[in-house]
Amino acid sequence: MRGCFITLEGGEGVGKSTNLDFVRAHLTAAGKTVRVSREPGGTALGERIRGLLLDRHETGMTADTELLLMFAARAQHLSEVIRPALERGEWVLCDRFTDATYAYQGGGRGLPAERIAILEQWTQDGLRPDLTLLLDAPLDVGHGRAGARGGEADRFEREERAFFERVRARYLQTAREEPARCRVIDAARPLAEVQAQLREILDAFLRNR
Ligand code: Z5A
Repeated sequence: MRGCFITLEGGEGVGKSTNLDFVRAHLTAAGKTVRVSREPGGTALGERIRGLLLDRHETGMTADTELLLMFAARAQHLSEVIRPALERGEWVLCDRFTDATYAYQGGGRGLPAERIAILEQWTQDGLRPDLTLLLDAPLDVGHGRAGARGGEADRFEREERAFFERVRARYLQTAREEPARCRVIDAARPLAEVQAQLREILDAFLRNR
């Protein structure tokens, strides 16, 4: 039987990496073999593309180039990792996927959703996540947490506040349009409460599998 494809989404610092391990552990305890990955990246070639995309010295990249690089990395990831794992019956848990493209390149950069949809159809050929966990928090919360972590800002993190407001709005629009797939978690709450929300959603999802 084909495995399930679960994605974690949300803006900067909302807790995707932190909660990835929690979700993996919960699914593993339920008897699933879980393959964890991330985008952009997830393959050797994809990680090199990620390097280009996040490089803060890469100042002249056009929005179209950025979009095409996201899907170039995704095409490789789908072919090398995601599809084979799902076909083996494994569950794939991915830190970001195409909802991020609609949010960042669509909402953030202002590229038309129709253009993204063409690339989505081309590379994914109907393959979409079975469940998306959208961690949502006001900008100040996520950016405050990410800032407290320190380190140098990457090419995205250097964007202005309005960019991230558009990203958040686009994510929430997706959740309104696809409530069965895309579940919103209040990520501004303390970690234990965030994980209680995740547990409830995952348990309901697992009951139907
Ligand atoms: N991107 C794109 O544009 N288009 C696409 O199609 C795709 C991606 C796939 C890289 O992603 C960039 O790629 C991303 C969008 C773009 N750029 N941005 N911005 P990424 O996933 O690597 O980057 P990120 O969003 O910057 O990840 P992040 O900053 O590491 O955020 P996070 O993983 O969501 O947060 P975290 O590291 O788990 O948590 C941050 C801190 O908060 C940490 O110290 C935690 O201990 C703490 N934390 C977490 N949860 C809590 C709670 N509940 N309470 C208190 N403290 C907490």
